[in-house]
Amino acid sequence: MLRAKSAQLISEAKALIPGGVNSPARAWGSVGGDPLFFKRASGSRIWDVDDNELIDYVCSWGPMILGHAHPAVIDAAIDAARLGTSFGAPTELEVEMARRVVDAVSSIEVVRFVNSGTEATMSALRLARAKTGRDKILKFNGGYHGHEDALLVEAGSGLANQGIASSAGVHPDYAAATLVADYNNVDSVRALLEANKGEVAAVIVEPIGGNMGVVTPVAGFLEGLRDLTTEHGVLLIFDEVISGFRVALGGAQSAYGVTPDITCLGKIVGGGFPVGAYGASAEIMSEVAPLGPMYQAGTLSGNPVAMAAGIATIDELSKSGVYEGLQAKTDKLADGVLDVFRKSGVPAVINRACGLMTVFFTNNEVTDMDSASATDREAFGAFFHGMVDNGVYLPPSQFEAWFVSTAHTDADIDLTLDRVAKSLPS
Ligand code: HOZ
Repeated sequence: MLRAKSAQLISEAKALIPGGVNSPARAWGSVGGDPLFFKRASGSRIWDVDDNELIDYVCSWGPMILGHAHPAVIDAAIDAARLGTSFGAPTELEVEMARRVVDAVSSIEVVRFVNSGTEATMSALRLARAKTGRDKILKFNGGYHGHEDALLVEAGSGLANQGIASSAGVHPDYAAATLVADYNNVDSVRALLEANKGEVAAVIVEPIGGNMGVVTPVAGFLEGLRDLTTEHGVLLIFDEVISGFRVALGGAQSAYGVTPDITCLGKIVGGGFPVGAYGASAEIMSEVAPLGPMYQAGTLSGNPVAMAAGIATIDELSKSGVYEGLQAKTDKLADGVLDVFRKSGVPAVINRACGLMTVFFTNNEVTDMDSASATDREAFGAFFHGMVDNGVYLPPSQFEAWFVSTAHTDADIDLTLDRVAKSLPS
């Protein structure tokens, strides 16, 4: 596989951009080597600057659920851009988009659009503190919610890849106000809420873990969080930046039937453009300025091009059979990969949800950050490089999700399985 142009670009980028990347998860630090640079993508395929064509299971880390450059989304964005790309004033598109989110997500009566998932979780925490008058928050080991200061403690995703427990530069008071429980362990939450009675504003959780690899909630976990937070007067925040509009139109909260107080969205909601959102009941959202005293703002928030792309994406996802089709593709891929490994005697487990999966090289169940960390990460690195060399692009880390899109065809998945057989870790 020729990589001359990527190699040239990363050496130039490293002098200009920290590590040559604008988000650490894109570096290949935990698997070794330098990242590919890409120039074009369409449907399930992505082309690097050396003209290598790869089947893409990163899909921009989630937003491209319809595949790359979906015609309806691109047309909507171009049409909107021709009318002007930003006004810094309200538009009809924001109302249309808000209506779609409110109709789809049961916990949201009122929604505020921001520019990223990080802004959504940051604002949700501020809202929870404003509403409850309390300071502490509780998150989970291996949970990643963007780079808001209070949440960069025992975080997954890029921090886990780099072995950084908590980011440097976070004010110690923020870190001290963050409690960390174990995912899928209601007792660890109960103990922390008891020990910090009356002080915790919010529990923030990915209802389907997506940043320690995919880790699904065990039966009773989300229900237990709902009961405990209600009992302690704590707000329950679902970070659905990954699971929102992916596992169902209504997100994981509709799939699991557990309703949070505040929901954070990102990725798919912008149709490939920078959009995040947080929403809740009208009563909770009345804290937000200009209605209430919790301030949050943004020049490009509700940007018309991004809103148009988001609307087109949600409209495509609202068509009948979309999620059944995506689940079937995910199952075909996950079952097929497991089959190849079993026949070859490679120990592996696969965690999955609709449009999401992660392969872990282990014989044990992966239910939290500790069990994800105990898997064979060297084997993952070897498998990752084998797959890229064979034309399949995977997340360059054990602690990330593979994203399946509606554009992946049965033929793509068959080809992927063929490539898996050629990429087995020794
Ligand atoms: N938030 C993504 C990982 N879970 C990384 C985004 C990026 O690096 O582009």
